Amino acid sequence: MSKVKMESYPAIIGGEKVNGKGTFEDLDPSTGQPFAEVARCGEAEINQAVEAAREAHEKTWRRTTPAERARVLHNIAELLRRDHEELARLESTDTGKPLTQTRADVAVAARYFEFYANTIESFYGDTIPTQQGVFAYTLREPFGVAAQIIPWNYPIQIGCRSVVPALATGNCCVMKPAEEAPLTPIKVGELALEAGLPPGVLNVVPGFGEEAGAPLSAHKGIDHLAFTGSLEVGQIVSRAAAENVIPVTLELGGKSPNVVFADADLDGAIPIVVNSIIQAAGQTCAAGSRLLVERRVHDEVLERVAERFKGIEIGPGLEDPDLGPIISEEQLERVDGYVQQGKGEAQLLAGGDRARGDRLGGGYFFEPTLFGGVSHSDRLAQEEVFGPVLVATPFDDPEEAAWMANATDYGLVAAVWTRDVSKAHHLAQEIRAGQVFVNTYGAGGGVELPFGGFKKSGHGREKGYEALYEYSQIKTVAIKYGK
Ligand code: TXE
Repeated sequence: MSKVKMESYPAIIGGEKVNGKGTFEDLDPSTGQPFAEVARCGEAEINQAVEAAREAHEKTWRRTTPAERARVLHNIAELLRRDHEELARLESTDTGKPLTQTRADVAVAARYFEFYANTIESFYGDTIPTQQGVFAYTLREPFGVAAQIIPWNYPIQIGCRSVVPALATGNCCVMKPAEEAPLTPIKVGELALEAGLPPGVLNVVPGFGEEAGAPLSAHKGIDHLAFTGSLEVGQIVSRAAAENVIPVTLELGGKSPNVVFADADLDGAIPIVVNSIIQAAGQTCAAGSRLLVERRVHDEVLERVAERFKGIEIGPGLEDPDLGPIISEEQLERVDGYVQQGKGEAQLLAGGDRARGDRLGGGYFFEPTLFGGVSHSDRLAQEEVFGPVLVATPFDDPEEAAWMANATDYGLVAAVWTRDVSKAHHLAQEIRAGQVFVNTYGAGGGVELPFGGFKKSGHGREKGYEALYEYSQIKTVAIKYGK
């Protein structure tokens, strides 16, 4: 398989390609080797980018009509589709994710541009009947400069998820991709310029968390912040935003359960349950990392899941296996730490170690791992492992299932598997999560479906029409025309 060449990737500020205060090496997690050089932005570049965004907002973007913005967003979608394969290969090299998955990621990214290009033209305020002689209406206005801090697990998808509704509603953006996988967000910035997005409307500033993310999130010139990443950094950037009294959208991951009842279609459920923890090597905020199974079918389900885990093909992303590597040595060690501790507490039913082999070389691979008999209070059932590690616990009735589904600090996603419509509705009501699926998981990327956390999974909603509210603010105008 051909590899992507070692190339340099600049920052994009005010429509120009800009070098940072130096560069950093971007590693291919399938080999552990550097394959690209990336501009290393610091406070100076962040200041420049925020100024460029402010200027673009005042001079051009806030004065455009929704139709004008929609036209450019559609143009960007077309360029993403034109370069689909190149972007998918770049994403696969940068993140280690199997090509089939990164092809889907690029398609979803293009859908964000199309969806918000389509919806922005029907996003407007209300006229509000009030006193006699007063005409009142609302306007939906952009905040101004919107900053986005993006993680490494879905760079192009999450980058576009955060940036596109912000652009559609008339904000100008400063996006900081993660240091582990910054390349496709930079490409999106380049394609946006090619598609006719005015300079400064979308700035991309790659760099490290403390050097670039911290000054961006604390910048006095930003009016809105969207952060996707760890709970710890989410708390840090929230404090910075509170200092500047700006709104924050936070997406901080989860410990999402698949709840499988004995009356479920197990043949349909099991492959999806497995995929929900194997996709992106389990490094998905919405990963189905807990498996709660009704006791009557518990042993059968675990046996079938373990069987599938043992058949999973592991390899470099570009070879399009079932399971690619973990993003970095640091994350690999973190996953390994959880698993080695888990061996002393629960029953290991599949995997349990780093994956090694000729094809795997110096890459950061981990076996798909299944633990049974995990108590809901164990660390493995409470903390986000962010690897291909599934932990299973039995339950006896719907009440216990709902209680267990809710027994973590997180509340991002849940799925319920049953043929009983009453149980499905009951669980959908009881579970405290931002998205509840019944007899499916994720609904194919679901650009249209509002997404976000209950509890410590975060707050605010992205995706869907809902994100247009998230990235705009309402202004009420009341005009007295009578005496
Ligand atoms: O996240 P960080 P890490 C979870 C997952 C994972 C853990 C650690 O459990 O194992 O977090 O991952 C930027 N000020 N998720 O260390 O550090 C950073 O540069 C401002 C869940 O990679 O939170 C990157 O762009 N920004 C998650 C982004 O924050 C800072 C996806 C995320 O990195 C910063 C990723 C600072 N002080 C991890 N420090 C999800 N919800 O999908 C770092 N950053």
